[in-house]
Amino acid sequence: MKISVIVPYHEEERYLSDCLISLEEQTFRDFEVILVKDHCNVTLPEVSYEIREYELTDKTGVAAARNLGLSMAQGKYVYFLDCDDYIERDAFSLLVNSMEESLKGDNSRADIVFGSIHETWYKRQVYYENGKELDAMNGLQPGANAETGESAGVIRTDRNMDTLSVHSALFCREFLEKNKLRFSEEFTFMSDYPFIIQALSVAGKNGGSAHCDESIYIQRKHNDPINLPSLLQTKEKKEKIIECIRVYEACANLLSGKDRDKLAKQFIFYLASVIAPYYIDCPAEERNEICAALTGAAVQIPENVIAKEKRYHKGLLRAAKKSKPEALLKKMRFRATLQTLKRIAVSRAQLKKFLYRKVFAKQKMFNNTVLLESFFGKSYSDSPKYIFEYLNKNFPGKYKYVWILNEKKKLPFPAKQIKRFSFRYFYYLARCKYIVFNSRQPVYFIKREGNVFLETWHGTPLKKLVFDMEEVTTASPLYKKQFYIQTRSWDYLVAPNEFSAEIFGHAFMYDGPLLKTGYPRNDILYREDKEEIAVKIKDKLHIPQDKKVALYAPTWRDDEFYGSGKYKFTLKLELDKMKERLGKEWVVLLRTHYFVADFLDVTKYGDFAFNVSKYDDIAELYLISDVLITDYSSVFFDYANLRRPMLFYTYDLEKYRDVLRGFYINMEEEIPGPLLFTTEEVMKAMENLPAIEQKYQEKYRLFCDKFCDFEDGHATENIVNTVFNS
Ligand code: C2G
Repeated sequence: MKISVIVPYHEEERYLSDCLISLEEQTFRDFEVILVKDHCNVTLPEVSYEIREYELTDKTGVAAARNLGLSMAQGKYVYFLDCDDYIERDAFSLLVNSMEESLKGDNSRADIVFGSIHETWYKRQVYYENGKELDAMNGLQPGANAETGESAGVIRTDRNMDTLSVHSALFCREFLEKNKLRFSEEFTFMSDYPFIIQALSVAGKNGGSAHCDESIYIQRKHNDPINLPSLLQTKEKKEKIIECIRVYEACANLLSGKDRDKLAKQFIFYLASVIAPYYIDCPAEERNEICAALTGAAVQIPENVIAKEKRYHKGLLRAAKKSKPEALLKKMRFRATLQTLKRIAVSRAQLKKFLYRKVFAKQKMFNNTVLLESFFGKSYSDSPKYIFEYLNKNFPGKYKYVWILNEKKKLPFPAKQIKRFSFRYFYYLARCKYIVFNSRQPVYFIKREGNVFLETWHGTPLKKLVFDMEEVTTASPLYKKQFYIQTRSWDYLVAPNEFSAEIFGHAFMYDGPLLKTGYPRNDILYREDKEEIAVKIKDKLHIPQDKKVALYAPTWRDDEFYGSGKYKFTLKLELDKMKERLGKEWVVLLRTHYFVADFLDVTKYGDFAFNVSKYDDIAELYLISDVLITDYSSVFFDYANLRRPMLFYTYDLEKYRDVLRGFYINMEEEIPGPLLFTTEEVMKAMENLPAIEQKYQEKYRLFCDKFCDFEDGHATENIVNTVFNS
């Protein structure tokens, strides 16, 4: 047996299959897997290699699991693979070759060969499809974490104490046994550190270590630190800090020369960048504990390193050495204040946030003022618009209004208009009692006593949302964590139907009051004068009254973006062909999602195609259209209230459903219209709408029973009665 692969396992079933598949696909086959379960069970899939299962009985933790694995290993080499990670197909063959080629003249060979580590936010399928690109956009550089030993020294950088790891390395088992190398079970988060430093300090004296950067270990960052944090994401901040201090103490003595100095520098960096911000805000007893631990560590730092440090760092180390928690606090606070002042002096954005937190949020609340926002200030639309208009009509003069609108609009009732993220935005965000938003508020929003936060949201979910999403391929992989913080501030959440009410509970981890009313934005679809409204809108948009209107309103693609909130969109409808064939009878309205930054120029299609992406309220566009063409956008749940035909242009269905998002419903079975994959099919369907309506009649009825069950044209009234009149 060549390699014993030690896999500690603790309830991470969701990740395990990628790990085991990556082993199944290894080109080098001579290995065994030792799976050590940490007080949990797992059903393993069928694999072609041997998996030996063991259980920790009286101990717990990664260190103990790896030690048990080591005592059971039979291979010539040992490889540590965590169950939430996976490896490239040739990882083992490259490492073994490299190990065997390291044979030296005196017959000694390397005791350890280091591969490299790629960090990723994604599972294997996404990683190989487009994850590397997404990771790069999120600031993860391939191999950035390859913090392993090399001839230039054990520790490569002066920063980040938590990056040194056993991952990616192949160890000679004889070497580990001869030197009695084991993981320190007293450490929970950072047991790799002393192990690898000890191993390197002995290996250096004997056969040494070699490198094979082509062998790649893929380390997954967990996108759900709320429900499934990785060890480094766990919330026990104080425990992590104390452990890091003790790990430093344990390791400092094992190293000498440059390596010892580099480790000391890493520790000082950790003290200033991680410990200090925590120390400033934590309770006094924790401060005493941290300071006591620091005293032991500070005395280990070599004088030659201290001599070269900044004054501030020297001061911290002096206070720590003398075990003076208050002096340490004073220095850290002074430094933090200076840094804040510096930040706000150079950045208006920082100044605004500072004023928001420290000044505006402490001022008296405006008790009769309502702050409203739709789609991040991009439009005067959606449910906040209808709530605003209803309040004005029914309670004239009772409330004042502030609308967040990035472009000035002509509103039907008086309201202050402010730009998102302007000074006035922060001022009103802090001071208005009522907040009516249809999307999320900033993560740093401070919920004040007395605030009433009405979250209307903006669609029935087809695509999986937040905590139901396995992968987060949107611009921010920490979406789940941020979302969790944001939903904690919501006092009311509107549900358009029973289906959504149930999903919002788990997808948002929201257990506050749900307003099961239907959407205010859909009330207009039930108005008796909707035909007259439609005539006026067509006139306003210069659409001939005698032409039939097809509204094409696709959604956005999570993986195609320029940056946060700025998405790309490529038009896949061949408008020239459509114009030629359907132009006499039809016009097409093109409506991209509000996240899409690309503005599609359709002027060459003359009066056949209109880009209505900037038109405020899509509900008004529903009223003028004879057919809706969409894909995975929630628009079809709303449009169904009109009972008009719908076509689904789902040219990338498989990727969208299986890779990017996952759906809550089976599109093939439940949607009340055909799935179409080419422009030709779309055109054919437009020519045969009566037949399609006939075919989908029953499905349409079932669809409305399920998804339009709350809608009756009175959602706004019902919501206002609960939120504003209680
Ligand atoms: N929308 C629009 N034009 C489009 C697409 C969407 O005006 N071309 C508006 C509609 O009001 C729609 C809302 O944006 O209901 C949400 O759009 P989705 O495409 O469903 O996408 P998303 O913003 O991801 O919201 O629970 C619903 C989900 O959150 C989906």
